[in-house]
Formats: sequence, structure tokens, C-alpha cells
Amino acid sequence: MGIQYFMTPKQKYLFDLRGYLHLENALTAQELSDTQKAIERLVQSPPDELPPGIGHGGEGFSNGFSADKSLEALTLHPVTWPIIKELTANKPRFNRGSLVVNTHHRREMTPLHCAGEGFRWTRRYDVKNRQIFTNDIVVFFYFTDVYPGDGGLVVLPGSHKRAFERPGNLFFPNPENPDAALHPALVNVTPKAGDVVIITEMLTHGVLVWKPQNRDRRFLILRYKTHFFQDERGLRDAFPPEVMARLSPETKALAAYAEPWEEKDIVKHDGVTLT
Ligand SMILES: O=C(O)CCC(=O)C(=O)O
Ligand SMILES: [Fe+2]
Repeated sequence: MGIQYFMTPKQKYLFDLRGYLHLENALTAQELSDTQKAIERLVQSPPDELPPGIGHGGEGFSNGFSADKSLEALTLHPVTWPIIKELTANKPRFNRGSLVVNTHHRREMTPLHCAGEGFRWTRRYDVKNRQIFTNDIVVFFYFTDVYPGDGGLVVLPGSHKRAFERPGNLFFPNPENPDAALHPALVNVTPKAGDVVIITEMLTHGVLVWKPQNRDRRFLILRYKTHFFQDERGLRDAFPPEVMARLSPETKALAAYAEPWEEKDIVKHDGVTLT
């Protein structure tokens, strides 16, 4: 089967120009309320009662996507799925899904970073025959609102096509000062609950200190590579056995390794419902 084109001309233009997309209201009201409730249950649950295979360290719940079917279903969400298929040339592999509850207690920012900095040549962003390809995609589903001035994700639009090494401290000469004005080349992305942000991990990005004391920033990080990508998870299962055991067959198919010339059955479906 040839590749079908799903991204709108506007999405293609913006993703290629900036290295990310911010899609508003990606979740239905029902999806948003189901996922918000599931996350609240996870947050309230004592550490020894977390579902097997979910670890809570720092501000993250590793494998948090597998805590509830409403969260697991986001791996194949109708808004993001066609875009993920297109960006990976129909060869996606889902291989990581953490949930984050970011609060003001975390006082330091996450410095700017991106895939492909330094010696790593394995991550790519390319455009050929009017098609965008990238083998490292991160999808952020938001369950709470972010407003300008709150903090959170900052990106350097266009940096996924950089040709030179980023000079250290160029954008944050004084990273200890959370009140410093943002460098004009950076954009603080401010999604609202139900929005989704899709980036290529080639994009330079970081995280500002979260300022509100009465609100947190809750979001799911879903990572996709090509299904033949070799990283430390390589040919083995992307998730621990106790997580694999409760995943739906569709999610397992999405997380499966395949050879470069193969095409997984799961990509033949536009809308995938978990069974
Ligand atoms: O906290 C965030 O918004 C971004 C985290 C991050 O850099 C990543 O997941 O790659
Ligand atoms: Fe990152």
C-alpha cells in the first residue's frame, strides 16, 4: 500500500516550518473527563497500590499510559494517529508513555535539549517528494490548562533543521533566574486541557519552572519511532511484562518491532478502537 496523505496543507506547512504542531481541542469532552478522572485516581493512589509496572519517580509516572484504557487509547487517537503514520512513512512504533504531574515544587528548569545533538546521528528530519519524515516523534496530551507566564514547555521554532551546534547559554545566560525574560526566539507553548502538541524530538526544547502554586501541569508523553528503529529497547518488548500483559492487542501491535521493509497491519486502519 502506498502512503496516504493525511496532514492538511496548513499542518504540513507549520510542522515543517516550526518543528511542532499545537492542535486545540483534540479530545472530546468525554475523553477529557475520562482521562482526567483516571489521572486523579493514579495521583491519589498510594505508591504500593499503583498498577503493576507503573513507577512514580520525580514528577513522572513511568508507563502511566497503561493505567487506564482511556489513556491507553490516546496512543491511537483519531487526531494524532494519521499524523504519526504520515510522519513515519507508515512505519510507526510506540515505545514510551509517561504521565507527568508538574508542580511548583520542582524548582529547576529542564535545560534546552533535542535529539541529534552531539554525536547522535540516528535521529532524522527530512522532506522528500512533499512528504515529511521524522523518526522521533513526541506527542503531548494535556489534561490541565497552561497560561502565558505559568512556565512549562518552551521550543525553539525551526531548530529541527539547524545545521550548527547551539552555543551553550545563548538562550538562558542565567538559568537560575526563573523570572528572566524569555529570549525572543523561544516560544512558550501554552496548551489548554484537551489540546495536543506534536513535536519532532529534533526540535530544541526545554521546560520552564512551573509557577502556579494552586494548579499543576498534567500531561501524557507518548513517544513514537519508526518500527525498525534500534535503541536500547531494540528488538525486545517496548514495555515490561506486567505492562504488556494488560495492553490491548492494538497497542501491542503499535509497540511491536518490524523489519524496515514490512508494514504492520495496524497502519491499514484509519481509526483504531482498543479491544
Ligand atoms: O515537560 C515537558 O513539557 C517536556 C518534557 C520533555 O522535554 C520531553 O518529554 O522530551
Ligand atoms: Fe525532551
